[in-house]
Amino acid sequence: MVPTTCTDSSQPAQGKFISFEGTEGVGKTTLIAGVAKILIEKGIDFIQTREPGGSPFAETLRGLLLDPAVTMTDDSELLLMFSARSDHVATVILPALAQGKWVLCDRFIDSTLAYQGFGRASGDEQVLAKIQILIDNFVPKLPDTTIWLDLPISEGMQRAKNRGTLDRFEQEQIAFFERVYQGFEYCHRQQPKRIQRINASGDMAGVLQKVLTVLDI
Ligand code: T5A
Repeated sequence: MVPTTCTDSSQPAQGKFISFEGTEGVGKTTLIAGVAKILIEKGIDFIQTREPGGSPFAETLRGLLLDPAVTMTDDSELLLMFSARSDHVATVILPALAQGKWVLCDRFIDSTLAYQGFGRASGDEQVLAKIQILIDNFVPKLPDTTIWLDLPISEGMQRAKNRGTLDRFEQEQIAFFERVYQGFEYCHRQQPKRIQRINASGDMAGVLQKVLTVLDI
């Protein structure tokens, strides 16, 4: 997916970078569509994008990263995530923010800490330090706000399964996703101001309302 754009003449002076995070099937994509609808109603310019992916090059890497038929080492996976991210940030996110647009991004750095740092490496301090070095050197802009959709793993997996084919990550065992969940808890503890924890159980309208309140729109 290359980002979709909504343009309007009444641009805000400063773009806002908002990322949406969580374990599998928590409703990020559905929720982002809801936020996008409100931004259109309010005449706020934005782009909607995702990781891994969001630029033509990064989308190619996404194909590899999610392909259940592809095997790779944990380090290769980590570096591919950052290769994709570097291109996405430079060619899509930063230009949009510079034009005063909001950026709604489905997953960003916290997914790397949660999936590669905890899912793959159980929170190993050396791996977390490696990821932090990559963030410090290759991510010039962190999200202004991160929405962490907090949902029991079993509920999210059930939602994801109902959609059909499972990608390379979705085929992992439940213990992997329990570690990923601990990873998001870790990220939240580290940056409680940036990362807003939202209870994602319940109907979509209720979850959307909570997010709109946090984003003040
Ligand atoms: N990854 C990513 C890493 O390992 N490291 C990284 O650095 C990055 C960036 C791809 C994978 O890449 C990994 C993590 C991922 O495994 P992805 O495409 O975002 O990332 O994959 P998923 O998280 O699997 O995305 P999903 O599309 O499965 O989940 P969403 O977007 O959270 O959920 P959504 O909106 O598609 O909803 C899932 C289903 O639930 C329903 C929807 O209609 C849909 O059918 N639903 C609800 N049902 C009931 N109540 C609600 N409130 C609902 N909200 C949605």
